Parts: sequence; structure tokens; C-alpha cells
Amino acid sequence: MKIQIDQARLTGELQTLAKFTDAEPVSDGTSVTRVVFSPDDLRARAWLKKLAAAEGFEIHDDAVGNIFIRWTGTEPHLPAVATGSHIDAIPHAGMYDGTVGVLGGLEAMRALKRSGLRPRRSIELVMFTSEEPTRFGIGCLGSRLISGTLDPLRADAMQDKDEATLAAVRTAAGFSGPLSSVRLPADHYHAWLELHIEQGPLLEREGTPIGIVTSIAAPAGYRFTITGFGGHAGALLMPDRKDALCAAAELILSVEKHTLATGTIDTVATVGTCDVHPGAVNSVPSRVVLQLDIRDTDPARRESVMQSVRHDCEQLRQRRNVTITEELVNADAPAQSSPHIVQLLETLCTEQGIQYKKMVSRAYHDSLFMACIAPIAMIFIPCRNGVSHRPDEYAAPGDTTLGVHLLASVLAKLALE
Ligand code: HGY
Ligand code: MN
Ligand code: MN
Repeated sequence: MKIQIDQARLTGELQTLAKFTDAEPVSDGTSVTRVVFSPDDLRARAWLKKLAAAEGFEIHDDAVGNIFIRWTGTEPHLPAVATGSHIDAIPHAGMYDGTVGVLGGLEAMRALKRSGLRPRRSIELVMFTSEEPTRFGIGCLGSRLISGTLDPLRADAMQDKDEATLAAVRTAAGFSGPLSSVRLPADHYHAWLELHIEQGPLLEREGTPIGIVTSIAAPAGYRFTITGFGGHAGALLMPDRKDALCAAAELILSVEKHTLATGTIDTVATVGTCDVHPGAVNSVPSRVVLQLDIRDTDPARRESVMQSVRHDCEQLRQRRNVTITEELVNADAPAQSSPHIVQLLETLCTEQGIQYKKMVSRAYHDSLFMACIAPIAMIFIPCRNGVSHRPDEYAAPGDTTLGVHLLASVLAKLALE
């Protein structure tokens, strides 16, 4: 069975998908903003479905808008083999994060069909809703609901910055029905694979074209609200102030200090947003909301950093006479890849003379949650300078093709098991 990836077609489709964006063009790359259920996201979804329909694949979506594109096997009652990723993009992102896994997965299926393969097990491509936390503050909405790790009622009540709920937004986008219907049982899939850019520098730095992910670090998200006493920037004297932004600054530095203090690169933390109220140059900030993203391959070590930050918060409350509240958004467990699928990938790489590296994924992916209901693995390809979530994010066509070819090879093996 000869698998031929149509590199020109795949490259063209990645470029077409990148055009579904309302980001202004930039000189140093391709800037993509595609927030879940935005007009661009809905147009991109419709375009993807048209591509899939042209191949005669069966298509359906669920109540949260996850899209399922199935090539039915000769034994359709057997649990399918699945692959996929996401096409939503954070503001001013690049064009390869997630899309390589969706369009690459589609091309892998097309290439297998062209090769004459007759899969026993159906092969299914999944495009997940809202992998990025941009709109509703939590990542992997679609895969969390599929895996049963997010309460459907909590999910539907989540609001975006305009206080529109997920329930209202998804219904307006044409996805109705109870979110409880999104959940899939643990035996629904025989295996799950995701092809993704590394979003880090290791593969390119080592000149290795393929990464085989053995585990995915565990993300946690917290929202801190600091409330002080603000007022006129000129008339309110310094001793009378309880400047919420100064307190927030100390909290942010506390996060950095305790994260670095773990002494391992496996612990990372970022305060990525800082909303200041009232946000006027001549008004002393009275309230600040921070969003913290902290990740580790070891959840206990992640929690120990949080404990140290909480200790510093207590000091801040006393010394600055501010209130600080902490709200848990998510605290997820890490995921381990299936040794069987990792072994299959290693054997394929060896047989095909492909140099590979087994590695941890520090970014989270929908695979983190698919691991709750199926054996998983991920295939990484290099991205230039390790850059991601930026317009200069770039994956070379040759690397993408190699990743898609490996994905197609392992899908074929698993679909014949
Ligand atoms: O943040 C992440 O790890 C993913 O790219 N959403
Ligand atoms: Mn991302
Ligand atoms: Mn991604």
C-alpha cells in the first residue's frame, strides 16, 4: 500500500483556511484571529465540511459544534480510529496551530483512500470546538465535554466578555440540544492520534523531523481579583491609597518567583491577562482581575507553587490592606500516551528511516482530554524558531507532509487491528 501525500493541495488548503480571519495582514507572517463561533470560525467550519463532503465522508456535528468526519470501515460496528485537532485561533496567532492536525488528518484520510486501503475500523476526523480559552476562559471546551470532564450545565453558563453565555452563542450558531449529549463513552474509539506543531524549539534545534509525544503536561487556570481603594490620581494621597495594580504586580512576581524556584523547566506559569478598573491614567486602580495559566508534568509540584503564591497573597492582604479572591477555572491531570501506539509510531519511523524524538508536550491539546476515553498519542512536527501563537508561526511543507504521512501510516495500522 503506497501512501502519497498531496503536499501542494495540503499547503494550499492551509493557506485558504488562514484567510478566514479578521486579523489585519502583517509583514512578518500570517496573522490569524479565529475565535470560536465568530463569523470567520463559522465560515471556516462550512468550508471544511465542503472539503470532506467532496470525498464522500459522512459528516455530523454535536451540540457544542464538534465536527465528526467519518470514513466508514468494512466493520462499522467496531470502535473507530480517530484523529483531529482544532481550527480556532487566539488573537493575532499563526496559521498552523491546530489546523495542521485537522487538514493534515483530512489529507491522511484522502491519501489512504487513494492508496486503496479498505479499513476494518472506520477512521474519523474530529474538529473540536474552542480548543483555545479566548472566548470562554477555559481551553478544550469540545474535548472536555466529549470526555465528560466538564459539567454541561457549568459549560452552558460560561460567559464571554460581553456576558453572552455559551448556551446562547452555540444556539445562535446553530448548535442546539443538551450538552450532556456531547459525551462519548470510553469504548467509543479504538485509538486517538493528534498531529500538531511542537510549539517549542526542541525538534528544530536538534534537526529532528518528528516528535512522538509520551505525555502532556497538566494545565491549571486561576482568576485572581484584587480589590483596593482607588480614586483621583492627584488628590488621593499615597498613604490613603490601596492601589490594586501595585498589589497585582507583587502577585505576578510571586508567581514567577515560586515557579522558577522549582528548579525544573517542567513547571511554567504565565499571568496572561490583567484587567484594570477603572483603567484611566489619572485614576488609582481600585480593582484588578488577573488570569493565571500554570502547567507542570507533575500536578503536585504545580500545587506546591500555588500554595507558595497563596502564602504571599496572605502577606499582601495584610500589608496592602486589599482583598484578594482566587477562583479556580481548571486544574487538569497530565496525560500519558498509549505505549502501544507509541511503539507503533517508533516502529514506523524506524522502518521508514525517520529520525524521531520522544518528548513531553508542554502545550495542552484536545488529546489531553481524549486520553480520558481512549488510548492516545501525538505526533509533533517542528515549527520555525519554536514560535507559536504568533503570526510568524511556521511549519515547513516538507515537515508537514512527513508528519501527515506518518499519521496516515499509523491510522492504517490501527484501522486494520
Ligand atoms: O495553550 C495551549 O497550550 C494551547 O495552545 N491552547
Ligand atoms: Mn494554541
Ligand atoms: Mn493547538
